[in-house]
Order: sequence, then structure tokens, then C-alpha cells
Amino acid sequence: MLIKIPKGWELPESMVTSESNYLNRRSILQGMASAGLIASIGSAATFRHAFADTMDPSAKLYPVPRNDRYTVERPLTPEKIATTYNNFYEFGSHKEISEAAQALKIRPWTVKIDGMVEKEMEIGIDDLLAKMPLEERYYRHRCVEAWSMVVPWSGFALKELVKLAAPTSGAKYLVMQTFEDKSVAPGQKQFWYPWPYTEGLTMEEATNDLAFMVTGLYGKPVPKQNGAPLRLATPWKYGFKQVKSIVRFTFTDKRPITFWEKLNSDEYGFWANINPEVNHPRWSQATERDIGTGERLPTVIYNGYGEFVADIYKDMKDQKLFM
Ligand SMILES: Nc1nc2c(c(=O)[nH]1)N[C@H]1C(S)=C(S)[C@@H](COP(=O)(O)O)O[C@H]1N2
Ligand SMILES: [Mo]
Repeated sequence: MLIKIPKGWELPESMVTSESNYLNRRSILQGMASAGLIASIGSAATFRHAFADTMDPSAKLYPVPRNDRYTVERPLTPEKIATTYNNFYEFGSHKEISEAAQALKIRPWTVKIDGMVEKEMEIGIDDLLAKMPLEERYYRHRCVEAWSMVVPWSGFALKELVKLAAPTSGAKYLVMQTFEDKSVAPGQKQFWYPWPYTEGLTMEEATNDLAFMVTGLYGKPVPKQNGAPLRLATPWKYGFKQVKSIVRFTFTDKRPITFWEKLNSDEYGFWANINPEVNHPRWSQATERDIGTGERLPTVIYNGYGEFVADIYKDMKDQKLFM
């Protein structure tokens, strides 16, 4: 049977359109705000967020100490923008999924660690948080669609989780998977996507200092739309590597075929390292648009993190490292 994959995700125009809709909506909202029209809407939203925070048992852990080793010269993206302009296909193939994502239940939340480890385990997110050294890091975040932002993540080094898992010496890759539940995530009813969302890193990447498990954002628990209660941040790679709402870590000796790679391996590879000189087949990667400032800026190889990660790839020149 020939399955025709809908072309929405193939068209950069659809991304541009949803971005410009978003920006239009923002300027309309700003206009309304200056006219005093959304005061009541604003306070209802504030109330809801305050309520959500008190319901999250991890709220008391934040803010956590900031690690100055990870700073960015660009200004931090305003929280409002970083938490309302999102990619999370489980909740829709556009950027305005933040309301829909509230349907996700983040407690109880159990993480499974399996595969090539000394002992498989299941651990509740709050028990995991209690074991991990939490810190805050400012990271760049660059989507393959050529928009970017700068965000203050909180969380812990992925290598701490690797240590807890105690992989056996044969493990070469760490595979991470998002929850699967069609009843809360309508996108998962779209059978042509290879759910659950799956990503992977080599063990060397996963134990690199930069690889970070995110549990917080802007000094609070990470919001659902940004991947609560646990998501990956690998800032030298395009955003699609940074899998959200993780329920499973599997150590293996086989390289996984990841979500976007399965959909279109010519456009979204396994490595997905950032490089301004390797264009996406349908658009340039030379520059990016900072969604906080609106500025167009030059993209930098490894997103400016070469000093941390370039060595990992020095003997892999024959591979498609940058797509
Ligand atoms: N499970 C899951 N994780 C995901 C995605 C997704 O659709 N589903 N989108 C990815 C993409 S393309 C990007 S750019 C980032 C966006 O993260 P943000 O919304 O926190 O900016 O999440 C990544 N992680
Ligand atoms: Mo992305």
C-alpha cells in the first residue's frame, strides 16, 4: 500500500505562515494591552499559571543555582515568547500548541531505564529529581526551521542520569522516547507519524558536559508545552533532537532511526549538528531569526559550542553530521 504523507511538514512556507500569524497576533495583543482591553484576560491567565505551579510538587525546588559556565551574549528570550511559540507535534503541527499541551498529565510520571544497563529500573520523576544535582544554564536554542532563542533551562547534566543507569560496556547509544497517549495528544492519532517521538545520542554525546536534562524553565518547573516534566537540551544540535516529555531511556548498541529521520532522512539526519554552511535542502541555514528580538543573526557552527563538542566528531568527516 502506498501511504501518502501529508506535505504540511515539508513546506517551509507553512512554518513561515504560522510564524507570521503568531507575530501578527502578538502585535494585536500588544495593541489591545496598550488600550487596556486585555487586563481581565491577563489576570485569568496569571491565575491559571499560579494554580498550575502550586499543583506541581517540584515547584518548591526552584529557582536553582545558576552555572556561569553556560552563558550567552544574546539577550534572554522573554518567557512569554518561549512558552507560547513551540514545536510539539503531539499537540499539533503548528506553533500555537501551548493551550492544547495543558491536557498532558505530568503526575504521576514514571521514567523507565532499560536495555544495556546493569539493572533495569523505573523511577518516579520526583524521586529522580531528588537524586539529581539541579542547576540553571543559559543556552541557545536553534530550530532547523531557522528561528532561535536564548533560554534559562534548569535541570541536570545528562551524564548524571547515565551514571545512575550504569550502562554496560557494550552500550553505544542512548535512545529517548516521549510518552504515547492518543487520548491527551491528538497529534498521535495521525498515523503517518512514527510515534512515539524518538531521539538518540551516542554515549560520547550523552556524557558530554553540554547534554542537559531539562526539568525547569525561567526558574520554575518546565511548562508542559516545553516538554514537562523532563526533556533534552543539546544546544549544538537542531531543536528536533531535543525530545520532550520523556518516559523511557534505552541503552543499546544499535543506532536508532529517529522520528524525523524516519519521515525524511534526506532532510533530518541522526546527527543534526548545527552548521551555517550546510543548508537544509529547501532553505538556507546561514542565518537565523531570534524570536525574542526579531533580529536576523549569523548562525555559528555547533551553534557556538565547538569548544565543548567539536572533538567528538573529528574522525567522522565521512558522515552526514550537519543535517
Ligand atoms: N516529543 C516531541 N519533542 C520535540 C518536538 C516534538 O514535536 N515532539 N519538537 C522538537 C522541535 S522541532 C523543537 S524546535 C523543539 C522545540 O522546543 P520548545 O518548544 O521548547 O522551543 O522541541 C523538539 N522536541
Ligand atoms: Mo525544530
